[in-house]
Amino acid sequence: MIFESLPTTPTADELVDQAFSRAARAGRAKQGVEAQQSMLQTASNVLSDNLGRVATDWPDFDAIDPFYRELADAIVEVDALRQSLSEVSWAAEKTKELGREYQRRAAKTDPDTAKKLRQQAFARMASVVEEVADDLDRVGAARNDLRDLPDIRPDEPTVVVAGYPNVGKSSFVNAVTRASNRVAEYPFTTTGVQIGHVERDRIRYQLVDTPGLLDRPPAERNAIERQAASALAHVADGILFLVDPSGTCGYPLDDQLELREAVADEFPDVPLITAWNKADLEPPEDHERAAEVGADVAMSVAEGEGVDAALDAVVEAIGYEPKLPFEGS
Ligand SMILES: Nc1nc2c(ncn2[C@@H]2O[C@H](COP(=O)(O)OP(=O)(O)O)[C@@H](O)[C@H]2O)c(=O)[nH]1
Ligand SMILES: [Mg+2]
Repeated sequence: MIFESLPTTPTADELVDQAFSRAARAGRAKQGVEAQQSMLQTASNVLSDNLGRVATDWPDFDAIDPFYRELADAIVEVDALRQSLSEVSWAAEKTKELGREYQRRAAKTDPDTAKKLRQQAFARMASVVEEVADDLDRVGAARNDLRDLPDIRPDEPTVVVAGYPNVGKSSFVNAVTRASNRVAEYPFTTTGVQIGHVERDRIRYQLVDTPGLLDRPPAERNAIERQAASALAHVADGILFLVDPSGTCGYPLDDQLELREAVADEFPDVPLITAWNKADLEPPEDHERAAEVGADVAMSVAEGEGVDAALDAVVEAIGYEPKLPFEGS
């Protein structure tokens, strides 16, 4: 995941402490004007290198996949973050310039003047770093918030599993995917996005179960959830909508069907397959409103019935055609 490897961001105080203590050490190895110049060079290198790294470590927000761009924007204010990154770049440049300028000025003087110049330069460098202290804090906080985003692969065909809580989404994802599902907490959900992978005809599909997003009416989502849900539009190739007509999930069938409409409206270009779950409790044949549900498949995840067929139905609806390596040549 693109934000996973971002290193920790130093605070302004940490940076200044580190730069000046390294500089003091470098100065002790030399005498007179040379000692002051060495201190200037070390301090300015440490500051400009570290500040520069803070800025260049980040991916270019214009170049990243729109899914991650929008998801990141749901969690941190990307425009403000970019502004802070550019302030930090400015500080990297400025501390480098100050180092060069004062080394040049100190070169033509006596040790006492050189020392005064060095002290003046350190004060100016420290105030440059202080000026971007809030920016460093913002970048550090953004890094902490973004490093745990779900590892959804925008390039893999993706099935988004939707439906009210307790209809069987997690059970379904667990049943059809490998056991090694990663469940983690993300800033936009307290319950954890579940991502599983499954292969069909040698193509790997990604199944995404998104509690807090597509398991309740859009009007009930908060701003972050709304945007995270909308980010999903960039990756969803098919939607498997689970209904539980038995009602043991705790939500009336009408509410479930209404949610299905809302999800279909939100993802107008994405095929949606309805799976009737818990058929062991309430089979479609015996349900007076089966026609209204209009399910494409019926299944019982609990009894392992119809589960593969449900996955096949959505895979077929996606109709993913892999690009062959030599196509067109
Ligand atoms: N009887 C029955 N129970 C099921 C079935 N599928 C799931 N459940 C149960 O429904 C409850 C909610 O399932 P879960 O997968 O956590 O639902 P989610 O909230 O949509 O992820 C759990 O107790 C499951 O064991 C099914 O096909 N039949
Ligand atoms: Mg669940």
